[in-house]
Amino acid sequence: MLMENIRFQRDNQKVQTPEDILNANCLIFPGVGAFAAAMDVLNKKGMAEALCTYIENDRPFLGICLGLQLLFESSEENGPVRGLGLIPGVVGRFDSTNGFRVPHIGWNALHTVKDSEILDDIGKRHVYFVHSYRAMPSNDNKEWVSSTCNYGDNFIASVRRGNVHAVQFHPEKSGDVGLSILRRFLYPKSSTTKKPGEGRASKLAKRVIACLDVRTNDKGDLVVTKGDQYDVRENTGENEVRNLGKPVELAGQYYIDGADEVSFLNITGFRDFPLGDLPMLEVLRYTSENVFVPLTVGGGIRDFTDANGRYYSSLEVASEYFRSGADKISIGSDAVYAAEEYIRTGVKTGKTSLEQISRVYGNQAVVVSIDPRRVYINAPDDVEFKAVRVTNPGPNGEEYAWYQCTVNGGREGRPIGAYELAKAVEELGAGEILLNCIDCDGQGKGFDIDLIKLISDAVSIPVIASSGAGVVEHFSEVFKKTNASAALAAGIFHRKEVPIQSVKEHLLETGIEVRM
Ligand code: 1PR
Repeated sequence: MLMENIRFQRDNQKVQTPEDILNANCLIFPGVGAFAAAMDVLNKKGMAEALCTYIENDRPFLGICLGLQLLFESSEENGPVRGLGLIPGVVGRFDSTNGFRVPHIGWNALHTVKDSEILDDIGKRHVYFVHSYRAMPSNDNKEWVSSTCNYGDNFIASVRRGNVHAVQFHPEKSGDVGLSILRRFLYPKSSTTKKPGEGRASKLAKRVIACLDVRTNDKGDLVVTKGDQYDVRENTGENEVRNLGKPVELAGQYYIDGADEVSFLNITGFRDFPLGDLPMLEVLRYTSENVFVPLTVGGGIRDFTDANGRYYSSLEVASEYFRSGADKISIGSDAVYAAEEYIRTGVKTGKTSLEQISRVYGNQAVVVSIDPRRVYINAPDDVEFKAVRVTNPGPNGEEYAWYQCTVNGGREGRPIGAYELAKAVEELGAGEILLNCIDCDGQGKGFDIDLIKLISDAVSIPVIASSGAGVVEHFSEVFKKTNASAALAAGIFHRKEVPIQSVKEHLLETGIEVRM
C-alpha cells in the first residue's frame, strides 16, 4: 500500500506523524491496498504504536476496509503478516472453491449482531464491499463484532467497542446509506441525521452499471459519446463525434438515478497519453465529490514516454487516476499484449501493467476490459481458440463462433480469443472482467449470452456483461442465463430510453436481488 493511500483524518487534516494521531479528536482510517505494505509504513513511521494507544484509550476511530483488517492479529495476505493485534483473529482469503467469486465485489446485506450506533439507521439496505480477504467471527472476538455479512461464510462486516468502530465495507461508496453511517460517526449527537429508507437486502445484489465512453471531440471538448459497433461518428456530412452530454453531469445524474457503479472509458486513451489529458483527471475529481458509488476509469493505461523523453510507468498513470477519485482502473489493449506474452512464454514477469497495479493496489482494483468480435466458423476445431455453438447461426449457416480479442478500440484484431484472454488475465492479477462485444455494441438487441456464459463460466472473478442492452428484459435474461455479476449499459441510459430505476424494478419483479 502506498503511503498516500493511508489517509488518517484529523479535523479534516491528513495525519503525517504519530503525534498527529495522539492529538486527534477523531480519526478516520480508510485503508486501500495490501496488508503487509500498510503495516510496514505504520511500523516505520511509528504510527502503529500511536494508533494502538489511541484506540486503547477509546478515542473516536473509524477504520474502513483495510483499516478494519489491520486491527486484527495477523493476515494471510502475502503472509502471515502481523497486524496491530487489538482484535483476536486472523484475516484470511475468501474460498473461491465453493463457487463464490473472489474478490467479493458489490452490494451485500448486513446482519447486525449488536448495537453499533453508526449502523443504527441503515435498516435492510445494501452496502458496498470490495475485498478478497476477511476476518471471521469467533468466541475470542465476539465482544467486538457488531455485524456480519454472508458470502459463502459469515464474515465480520463491522466491529465496535466504545468509540472505536471499523467496517469491512465502504461507507463512502455506499450511497445515501453510507453517508448516513459517516454522519452518525462524525456527529453522534446530531438529531438532524437523515434516515435512509427501509430496504429488503438479503444477499449480494446484481449490479447495474452506467458506462460513459469519453473522448475529446473535434472542438477539443471532453464529451460523452457512444458508438454503434464502436463507430462514434455521426453519419452526417461533417462526420463529427457523437456528443451525448457532459461527463460530470451525466455521472451525477446516474448516481441519483440509482446506478450501482459508474465507469468512464477514455476511448482514445490508446493513442493520446492520458496524463496529458488533464480534463479526464478533472472529470474524476469533480465526479467523486458528488457521486458516492464506485468509479472505474479506463483508457490508455500503459507505460508511456512523452515528447520530452520523460518515461511514465503504467503504475504512475493508474496512481494518478486513483488519486483523482477512481476506485478501479480498467485496462484494455495492454492486457491483451500481456496475456499473449504470458500464454507464449508461460512466465509471469511481474512487469506488466496488470501485475504491477494489482500488486500495489490489490486485484480488486484492476478490471480488464475485453473488446472481442465474433468470428463464425463451421466446426469448433477450425481454430486453435475456444469456440462455442452459437444460439443464432452465422450468415452462411455457421453453427460455431470464437471471439477474437481486439486492441486500440476494436481497430486491430489479435491472435487470441476472449476465453484464453480471460483465463490468462485472471492468473496475472485481474480482479474483474468487463466483457464487451463489438458486434452487439449500440445495437439494443440484447447481450451476447453465448459469449457471457463462456467467459463467466471460465473464470472465478466477477464478470460484467456489456454491450447490446435495449430493454429491461435484456438485463433479466443475462442474469438468468449466465453467471454475470453485473450488467452495464450506455446508449439506452444516455438517450433516456430506459431509466435505471425501471431496470431495477424489473429485476426485482423477476426475483433478482438488486440494490434499491
Ligand atoms: O485499450 O486500455 O486504452 O482502453 C480503451 C477502452 O476504451 C476499452 O475499455 C475499450 O472497451 C474502450 N473503447 C475503445 N474504443 C471504443 C469505442 O466505442 N470506439 N468503447 C471503446 C467501448 C464499449 C462499452 C459500451 C458498451 C455498452 N465501449 O463499454 O459502453 O458496449 O454500450 P451499449 O449499452 O450502448 O450497447 P485501452
